Amino acid sequence: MARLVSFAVALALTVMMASTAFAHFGMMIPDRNVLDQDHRQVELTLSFSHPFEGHGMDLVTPKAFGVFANGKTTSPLDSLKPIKVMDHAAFEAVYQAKRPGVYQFYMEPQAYWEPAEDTYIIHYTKTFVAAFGADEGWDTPIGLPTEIVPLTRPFGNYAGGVFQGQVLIKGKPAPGAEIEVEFYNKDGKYKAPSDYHVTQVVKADANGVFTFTCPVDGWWGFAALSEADYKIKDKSVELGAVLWVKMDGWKD
Ligand SMILES: [Cu+2]
Repeated sequence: MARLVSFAVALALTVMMASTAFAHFGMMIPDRNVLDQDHRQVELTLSFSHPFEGHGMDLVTPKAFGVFANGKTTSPLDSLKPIKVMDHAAFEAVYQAKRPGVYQFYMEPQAYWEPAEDTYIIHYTKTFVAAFGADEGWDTPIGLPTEIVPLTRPFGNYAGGVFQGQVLIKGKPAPGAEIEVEFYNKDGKYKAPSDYHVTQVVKADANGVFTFTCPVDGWWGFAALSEADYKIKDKSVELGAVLWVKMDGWKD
């Protein structure tokens, strides 16, 4: 009997782990997404986490970390400093914006082996920081193997508004792409009414375009998932085009 019970418990745990393992997100969260004369630098936190539930995984040094602005890419990889996020290995970087521009930060992590899903995971992760009033260039793809290109300007938005984006795979729209959406539930402020609420799911239309309404202020992560057309050590590879966007609350 005890044997049977422990089997049932083990099974339940496996199912639970499979469902929580489902919503991994590459994370790149700036401490601010608008720079001005009083705030000229941004501090970014890079991690690999379950943003709503607050579970962390270890992020090893990313393969690439860079910023695209004013038609140019720079890769300040050596500026990454190890820190902990959700009790797991993560990185932070400080970047000083020298001139106006829309700064697209991106990270390409090393492939992460996820035994629960029998697959490798690579989340190409992006976020935007607008500096000194510039607001052009946010709709320019930066040429990642897969990425979300915003159709809604990805900064200066209010919570309650929609966010719309287009999923690209190898530079081409991805019809019917599935997008997982999670709120960065920092400090566990919100509780999910059910497990389904942890990760919201939307699909893209025939042009790879998706729309989502972000109900509360804070950081929202969008992860468009696809299977790579290659394998690593005979295992499938899940690619994610991840984009983090901040929705702001109204001020009195
Ligand atoms: Cu995980």
